[in-house]
Amino acid sequence: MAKYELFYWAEIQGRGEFIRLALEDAGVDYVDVARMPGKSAGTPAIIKVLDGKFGRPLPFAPPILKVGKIVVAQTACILHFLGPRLKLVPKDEKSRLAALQHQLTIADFIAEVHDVHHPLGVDLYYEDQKREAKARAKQFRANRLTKFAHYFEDLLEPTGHAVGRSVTYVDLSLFQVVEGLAYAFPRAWKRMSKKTPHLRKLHQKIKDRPRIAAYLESPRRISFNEMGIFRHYPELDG
Ligand SMILES: N[C@@H](CCC(=O)N[C@@H](CS)C(=O)NCC(=O)O)C(=O)O
Repeated sequence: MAKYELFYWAEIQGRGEFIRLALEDAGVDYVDVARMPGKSAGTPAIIKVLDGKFGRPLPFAPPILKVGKIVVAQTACILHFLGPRLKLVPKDEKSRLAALQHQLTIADFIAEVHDVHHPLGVDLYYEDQKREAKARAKQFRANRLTKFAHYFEDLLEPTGHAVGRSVTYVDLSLFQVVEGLAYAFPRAWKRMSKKTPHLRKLHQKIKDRPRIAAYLESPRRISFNEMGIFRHYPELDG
């Protein structure tokens, strides 16, 4: 059994991708449980964890990571746990706290990205809320995308990294944010990215990291699609 077991929906990048990127970049032995063949894999494997297979604390939703007897949920919390183990965060407390703070801000942003195509409710189809999504998208493009993108640009240190002098899980997550925005809102992002040169540079730097480059080329990297968080609906891109 692999040391790191990730429980996340098999068909999408979603929030699981922030964890996959950290595990891939570190080159550790991990298994994406729901994507494995066999009876003990797939969605039932996730449902069992949500139903308490590993006891308490009970996770509310994937991603969920199991490492030995430790089972942890919440993307930012998982990365806070993984950071020191994978050497993806500096050792000092101030830096670890800064990384967690940034990751939680990314989580806020991800929730807003999701709500662009699901402004009325997660349990409804996009097709049931298209009119509202269009209005929400207009707001998002004009205000929130701009505000968050400028913030992400500004948080980068003179080193070019979000925290400290080298790559952290926050840098990997910012890479994923840029990837997602470029996919979901190509027009809006093309305009916006001109104003965020440091973010663009960081994105390229992460993309060129050998393990990340290999991962992106591999079948392990699920393509963006209209089931995940970053969805491309041209009508929402202005
Ligand atoms: N705050 C949590 C959110 C987790 C979450 O919403 N997971 C989604 C998939 S990306 C899910 O399966 N949600 C099920 C639900 O909300 O009922 C995190 O950052 O991990």
